[in-house]
Amino acid sequence: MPRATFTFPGGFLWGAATAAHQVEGNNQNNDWWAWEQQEGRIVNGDRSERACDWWAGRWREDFDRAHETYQNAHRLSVEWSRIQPEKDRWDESALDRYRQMLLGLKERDMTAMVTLHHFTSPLWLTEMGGWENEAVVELFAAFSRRVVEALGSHCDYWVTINEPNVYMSGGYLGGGFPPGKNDIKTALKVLRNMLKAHAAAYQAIHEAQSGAMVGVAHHWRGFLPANRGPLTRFSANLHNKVFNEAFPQALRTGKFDAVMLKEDIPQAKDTQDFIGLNYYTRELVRFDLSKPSEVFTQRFYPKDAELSETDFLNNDPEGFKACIKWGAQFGKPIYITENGVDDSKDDFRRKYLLQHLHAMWHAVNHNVPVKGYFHWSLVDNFEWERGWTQRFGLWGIDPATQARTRRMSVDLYADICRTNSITSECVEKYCPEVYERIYPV
Ligand code: IFM
Repeated sequence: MPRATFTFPGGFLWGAATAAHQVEGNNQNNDWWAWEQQEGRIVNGDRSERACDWWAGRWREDFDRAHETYQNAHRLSVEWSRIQPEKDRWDESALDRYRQMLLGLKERDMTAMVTLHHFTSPLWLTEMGGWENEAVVELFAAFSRRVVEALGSHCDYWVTINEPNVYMSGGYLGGGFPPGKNDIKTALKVLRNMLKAHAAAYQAIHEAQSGAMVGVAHHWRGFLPANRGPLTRFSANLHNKVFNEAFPQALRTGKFDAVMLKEDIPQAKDTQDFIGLNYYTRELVRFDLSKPSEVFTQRFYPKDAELSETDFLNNDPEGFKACIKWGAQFGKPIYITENGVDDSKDDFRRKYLLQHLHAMWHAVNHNVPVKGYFHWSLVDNFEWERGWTQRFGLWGIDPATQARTRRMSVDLYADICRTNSITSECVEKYCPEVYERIYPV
């Protein structure tokens, strides 16, 4: 049996990622909370409610869990509606609570990465039209400045916006997010406003903290044409251009090109210090006349796909390699800001995790500057329109009792974080079924 150790570079960041609304609980002043109260919006009528109870202080025990299992970093987000509960009011006590969390990471020798916008917006903002209203650009920049002035001494890594493309398709292309619209024109306007807001926040953050490292958590998803037909290839290209390329290319060139909306946005040029990549899976696409609201496209997984518990994701580590290779074109350090899988039984996650980390090692050893990896997620949490039906945590949670259950993936990940490598012993112990895939004879 071949044996080998795949070692990562010194100083590599190993952690998990979370988002405020998904873990804090009782975020009553934002659009998602209001959305959850409406019938039919969330699977099973689930609600975030107490979530993982972090706002009441349980972040401490979860940070202990991460630290004790050798994670040396954590990505979390701050909740805009707590920090700025009204347009003209800042809440210092909320900022102080986040300061405590960041100090909590510091005390545990963990590097912090903070996201400023992760899907939720304050109600006062949505009442003004939310991200459809260009006024959001300056409002978001002011919010970012305020947060960085308050917390910058405890954090160097800032993600302005999480997954602008997912926010756009979730909220404005019928994806089950508030405000529940399905209108491509508005969708692209929102994406463009997010780009402008990122650019303004980038400047504001650097003015408040000159050494800050600022990026976006970009969700990259492979769209592979299911056949060679020109219409299918057109569909795949269109998806790729709008979903994968439009936003990040504009951050390099200052030219926004989302096919149906193009605009020069020179202030966005060169506004990323690192590339944040959220990768989960790739899909096949084919042209389909019966789907006008989905730009005449059907998206599906291949017949031989290894699907996750809720058929949500395909285990496709080759797609992860493609994603990282794509990220390398920008010539900046790369952080994997999210990667993970839904699996309450933890019999799928271990192979998904191992194969994806092995794919990442492959990229690193082809000199792609990947500097860190944040697993989604530390603990099960409220999965948006899918409620509590999907379990992405290394630790399981019963939201009713708040009891945590340690899944076997914790030990697998801990071994990798501790040794900064993937060893044959680790693969043999935690996931022998993929041994031959990782160590082919
Ligand atoms: O839970 C989400 C997260 O908020 C954004 N990226 C994908 C995750 C899994 O669905």
